[in-house]
Formats: sequence, structure tokens, C-alpha cells
Amino acid sequence: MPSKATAAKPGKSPGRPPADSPAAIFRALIQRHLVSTLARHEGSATPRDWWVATALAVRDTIHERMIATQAVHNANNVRRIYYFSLEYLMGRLFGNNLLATGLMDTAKAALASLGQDFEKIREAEVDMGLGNGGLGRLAACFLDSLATLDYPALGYGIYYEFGLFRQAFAANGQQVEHPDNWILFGDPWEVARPEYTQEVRFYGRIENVFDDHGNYRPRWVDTKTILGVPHDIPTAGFGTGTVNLLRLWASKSSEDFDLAAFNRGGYVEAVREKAIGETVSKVLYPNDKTETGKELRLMQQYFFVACSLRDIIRRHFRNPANSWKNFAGKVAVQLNDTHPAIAVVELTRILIDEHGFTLAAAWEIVGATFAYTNHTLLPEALEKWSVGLFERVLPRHLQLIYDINAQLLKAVETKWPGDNEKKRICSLIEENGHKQVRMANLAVAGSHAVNGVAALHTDLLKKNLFPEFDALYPGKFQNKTNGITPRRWLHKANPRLSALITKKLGSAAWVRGLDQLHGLEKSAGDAAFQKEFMAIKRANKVDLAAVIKAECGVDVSPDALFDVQIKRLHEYKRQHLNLLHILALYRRLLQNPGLDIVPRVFVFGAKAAPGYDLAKNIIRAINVVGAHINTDPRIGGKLKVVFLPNYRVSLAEKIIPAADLSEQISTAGKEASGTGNMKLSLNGALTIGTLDGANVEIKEEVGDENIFIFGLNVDEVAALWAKGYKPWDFYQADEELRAVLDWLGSDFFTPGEHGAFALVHDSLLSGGDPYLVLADFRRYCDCQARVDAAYRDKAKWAKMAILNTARLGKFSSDRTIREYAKDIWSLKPVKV
Ligand code: 26W
Repeated sequence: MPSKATAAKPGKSPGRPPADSPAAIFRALIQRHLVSTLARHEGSATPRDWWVATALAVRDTIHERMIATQAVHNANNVRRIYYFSLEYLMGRLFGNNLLATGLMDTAKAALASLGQDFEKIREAEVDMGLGNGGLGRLAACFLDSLATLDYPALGYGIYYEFGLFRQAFAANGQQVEHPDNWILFGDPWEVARPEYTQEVRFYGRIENVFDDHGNYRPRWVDTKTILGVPHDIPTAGFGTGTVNLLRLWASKSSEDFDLAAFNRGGYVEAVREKAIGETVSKVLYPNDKTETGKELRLMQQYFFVACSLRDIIRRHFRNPANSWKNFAGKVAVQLNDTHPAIAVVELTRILIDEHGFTLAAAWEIVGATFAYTNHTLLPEALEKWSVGLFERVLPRHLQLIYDINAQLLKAVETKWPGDNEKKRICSLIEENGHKQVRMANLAVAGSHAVNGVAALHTDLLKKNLFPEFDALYPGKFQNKTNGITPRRWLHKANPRLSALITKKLGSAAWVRGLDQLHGLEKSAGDAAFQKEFMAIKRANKVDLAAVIKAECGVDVSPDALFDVQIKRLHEYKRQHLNLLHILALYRRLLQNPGLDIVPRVFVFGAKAAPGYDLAKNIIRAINVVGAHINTDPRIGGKLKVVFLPNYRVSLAEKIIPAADLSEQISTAGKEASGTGNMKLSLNGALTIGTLDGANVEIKEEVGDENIFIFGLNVDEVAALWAKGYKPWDFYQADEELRAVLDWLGSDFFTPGEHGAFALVHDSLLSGGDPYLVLADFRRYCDCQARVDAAYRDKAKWAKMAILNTARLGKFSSDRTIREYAKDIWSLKPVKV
């Protein structure tokens, strides 16, 4: 609580807290912000006004802590980690900030005394959705753990005016994208810092200049400049004084208007130029396959990296004790995938062109500073930029990439004399047809550590993606299994379960030490505890049922099994395998209406990249088949299928506590880690999954008997491809599979519209079924039958669910962050 808060004057509201109580002081703060900051009369304030006023009241405390934190860090000239990420999926900050500061109950009491409904106010916050999926949410979880564990840290990224699109469904079930104008009404959490504005240059050409000593001193000239204005979002640690920063850069044009154009009477022209500067940070790129807009995406990457490095350097040299000698001693930069990998070249350029370093000396500082996390093995997701584009946008950087490459290829030659194949593979430049810069190779070469995000993923990274680099740089590759923050994904999202755990364990210390959940194991078989645990699951299902009714108009029973698949829509994640199973169940029921199956509600949440037609076709198929099933009276409501629109962090927080079954059914070898799998299991959902990503480690933790594993493993997938995979063979051999595929391919579900789902259907047959959906179909159905049987045994299911919660401590992002701090960053916590 801020100490200087004025006590409230006595009034007549019901349940008014005693003057001088924390709630009364907080209430007065809210009222003051409502009037002084928002110029609102209490009587006409909307839920959004109340939300902003309350957020500002919490922010008062957070700002005090942030100032104190930065003062301690600066005074001690501490080493910091700088997390570079193009994406941060922060979601809502209200609940988290209230919990972190310990003001949750105070705020609830204060708002109640003002006659305000806390839940309604919380719903007024628009998600900060500046990311696509797991990678962006991981960055947000990491910021939470970094602050909670008192690590000096700063997140750098882009202040997108439009985050990931808002998703709606058309009447025919098709995804429609709307712009996500999250910032339209302002954001109470942020503080703009125009005083730390940075300049960034693009385009232009290189003048070949030599200095007095005959050294090549190229000059990058005729560039266009844009400005980066930082916006700071505080990230508050839970139960500690540390408040770190997320610093997001907004682009602005460098001059208000071009005087020459203005004088020629080109006022509109001049203002149009200005708009271009603002375009760079305008919108987050959805991860689709379209080639258009590539130039802007490269500009975004360089823009935020250039601003951030300048900012780091400014802060470093603010302390007279610092120099380039201790730069890498004070600065650790983590590259969240290759998206910010151009930073490696930018720091090299600054050192050489602005501070007179040789390439060798610069490269040493660079290598000591950066580390790189890889998040995917999918070849199409590995970033490459055409050399032509690079030359136009960042000509000096391209030169340096060639210089760096020459050194790299020398090292390859030393290791494997005369082996041109090794050079071709390791080169920063790919040369088949049109030349491209390989950002992954650049990130590996420029970093002292490269990590995968789950044990299996790291293995495959070393074996399949980078075997040459692993041999060239022994020890550089390491594993850091992902984690999730227990503050958001259990304590905040599932308050009922959180309270039960705290009661059972006798303290809330588990929120900062998730391994303590092991203490629940001994009660897993206890009938009374099982009853409490499952009553909470049911209450959460009742809540979700209300959301489903409101969003989809579908009635679902909380007594059905809630079968949940929530994640980006992608073929490798195989939402269509789930759909084929739904069709199979539906068909069995139609053929045998008395069939005794466990009633299920299939819940989907997913956005498809706007240019990914097949993914959008899968969404439409699920929507259309679902609508059909939901309204078919013949099956007595035993199956329901709902696709909740606009999947996002705040929606995930409502779905996850209510899930019974967690679908993690990617083709083995394709999902780097997954983090939704961890969130669901932590909340007592059982996993049905393949041996992929972190599923492997979840199985190790919860035990084989508490997870449903099916399907081909990585070796079997490889063997099947080697032998020659023919989806037709599986189609021919399995009557039920054949029937449901033919059904989907017919116009049964879309009368009068032929071939509505041809994209999905054909991809699985004539398209070669690249993700082996048909190969895994039968074993998936069999495994679902085992799920069915387990769910009928209430005590058994409850025990399994409790053991999932109890054994998930490993997957706290606190554990992950401690490992990064120790193995990659050499970073020590600093108590504030
Ligand atoms: C536009 C380039 C691009 C390409 C892909 C941007 C973003 C992406 C993805 C959305 C990256 C992503 O989210 N990867 C996921 O990262 C998680 C955190 O490590 C892993 O758990 C997931 O397995 C991985 O798919």
C-alpha cells in the first residue's frame, strides 16, 4: 500500500470499510483517480472507468516498487538479462498485478463498498495480445518468473498498435479476422518515455572510405531515419519487491514534415511520409506463409533490435565505471527465436563502425553477450531473408554478414579440411537459385549458447537440424525445458483450486515453489479430498458452460467429459485428427443410438494464420460438423462440439480450469515443447497425447498410469517415411476411417455446397497426409476408448487428476528461469 494515501471520508455506501483500513485507503485512491485522472463522476462511471481507476490505484504501488528496484539495480551496477522478443502475449494484467502486490482482497473490498462488481470490472480489460502463440506466452511467463525470483531483467519488444487479429466466425463457420485495436482507449499500465527516444536508419548505400592508415572505414549514407519511442510496462514480482520493465518501442517518423515537400505545397505528401515512419510498429505479423509484407517484417526486427541495443549501451555507459571491457559482463541478451537475430550483426556493426573494433574483437563481445533459443524444427518456420532485400534495407549489415561468414567458413575448413558439403550446410548464405540469409545459422554462430525448449526437441535439434554446428561448437547446445508461471495459470486462473491447495498444504508457499505440490500426493487416494477436488472441477465446468452458452449459444452439461484442444491451428497439431474421432463417435451413435459412451463436450480454441487456407478450412469443418451434431436430436445430447471464438490468454484462463482431458496430439517430432499441455495438466486435466515435445517429460513426472499416450513415436515416424508412407493403405484398411473421411468429403454437412472441406479431405489422401493423421487414427480412437473407461471410474479418475496437479512442479517457469540464469546467463538474484 502506498503510505501517503489519504483516508476516505465517512459516507453511506453499504459495507463501507472502517476508515484507515487498507480497503478504505484503497477506495479513496480509486475515487481520486476516477476524478483527478479520468474526470469522471462516480454516478456516470462505466465498468471500464472503474477498471482504469482501480488499475491506476494498483499502479501507484507498482511504480513505487519499480523506482526502488531500478535504483537498487543501478546503484549496484548489476548484471542484467535483456530478453529480446518480437512477441509478448501478456493477456490481462489487472488480476496478476493485484495478486503480485498483495492488494487483491483490498481491491475487492474497496470496489464492493463502492457498489461495483469485481468480475465485471475485470472483464473491461482488453487482452494485451502482442503475440501469436506459445513463444509469445513463454516470454510473458518468463517476465513473471524473472521478477518473482528477483533477477534484474528487462524485456524488449515492439509496441504494436494492432496485436494478433480478433477472430470471429461467419454464418458458414469460416474464420473472419478483425483488427485488434487494443490500445484505442489507452492502457493504464504503460508509461511513455519519449526522453529515451532512439533513431534507427534504413536503406541508403555504402561509401567505400579508407582512413589515414589505409583501413577500410565504410560509411553508411543516404539512409532514412525513423524514431523509436519506448513505452514501459512494469512487470511485478509475486510476493517480492522487484518490479522489472517490459520496454516496447513505437515507431515514429523522424521529422514532423519534410520542409522541402512542404514548401513545394506538398503538405499532404509530407504528412504521408510521416505516416510511413509509424507503419513499422503498426501491426504484429501473424505467422503465415505469405511472402507479402516481408520487407516490413525485416524492418520491424531491425527497428526494435537497434533501439534496444542503443538503449542498453546508453544505460551501460551511464555508469562511469563501465566500459566495453565489462559490457558482456553486465549485459546478457537472450534471443527469443531468430526473430531478433539481426541484433548479432547490429552489435558487431556498432563496435566496428562506431567504436573502431576489429571484426575479431567485436565478435568476441558479441558471442559473450548473446544466447539463442530455438522454438521450432519445422523447416518452413526457419527464417530466411533474400540477399536482395537485405542489400536494399540494411546494406552495411549484409556486408558484415559476408565478413562473418568468411570467418565461419574458415572454422569449418579447419574442422573438416576440404569438405565443401559441410561449408554449404553451415554457411550463413543459402545458394540454391536465389541467395538467402539463414537467420538460424547466424543466431547459432553469434551466440555462446543455443537451447531447445524440451529434452526431445533439443535432441532433435542436435541430431537433425544442427548436427554440424553441434560438432563444430561442442557444448554450445543445451536443453531448457519450458515452464509456465503458476501465478497466472493456477493461483489466478483457478482460485478455487488454489484455495484448496493452500488449505491442504497449510500455506500458500507453493505459489512461489511449485514443487511443494508433491505434498498433495498422499491425499490423492483420499475419498474426501477427491470429492473436494472434483467438486471444484465441476464448479469450473459450470462457469465455462456459461461462457460457452454466451459465446456459442450451445447448452452443455457440466457432467459430460470436457475434452479440450486449445492452441494455434496448424496441421502438425492435428485438430483434424480430433475432428475425425468426433465424426467416428457421431457415426457410431447414429448407427447404434443406444450405444453407451461417456457424454463429451469437445471444446476448441484456435486462431489460424489469415493466409493459411487449409487451417481455416479445418476451423470451418469443426464449426459446421459441430453445429450439425449439436442440433441432432437422435444422439440425445451425448456429444457437443463448440469452437470458442477469439482464443486468447483471458479465454484460456477460463477454459483450462474446467478441462477434464487435454489434447496434445501433434505428430511426434513436430511440437518443440508445448506449454498448454503443462497448464492443463497442472489444473487437473489428464493428457491424451503423443510422445512429442514436453509430453515426454510430463509422462515421466506424472507416471505412465496417469497419462494417455498413443501413436507413432519419433523413430516410428521416421521409419514410416523411410519405408514410404501411403495414406491410401490406411484408408483402405480401416472401414470406419474410410467412412468418416468419405463423409467429410461429401456435401452431407453443407447441402448444396460441393467440396466445402476438400482442402482438409484432399490433404489427407491425395495430398499425402504430411502429418500422418491417418496413420495415427486407429490408435488415437483406441486410446480415446481407454479415456472413456477411465472416466467412468470416478475415484480412479479423481486420483489421476490429483496426481497430475501434484506432480507438475517441474514445469514452473521459475525452474526454467533458474536454469537459464545458472547455465546460460550467469545471473544472480538481487533483493530489493
Ligand atoms: C512470423 C514468424 C513466426 C513463426 C512462428 C512467428 C511465430 C511463430 C510461432 C507462433 C512460434 C511458436 O510459438 N513456437 C512455439 O514456442 C513454444 C514456446 O517454446 C513451444 O512450446 C511450442 O512447441 C512452439 O510451437
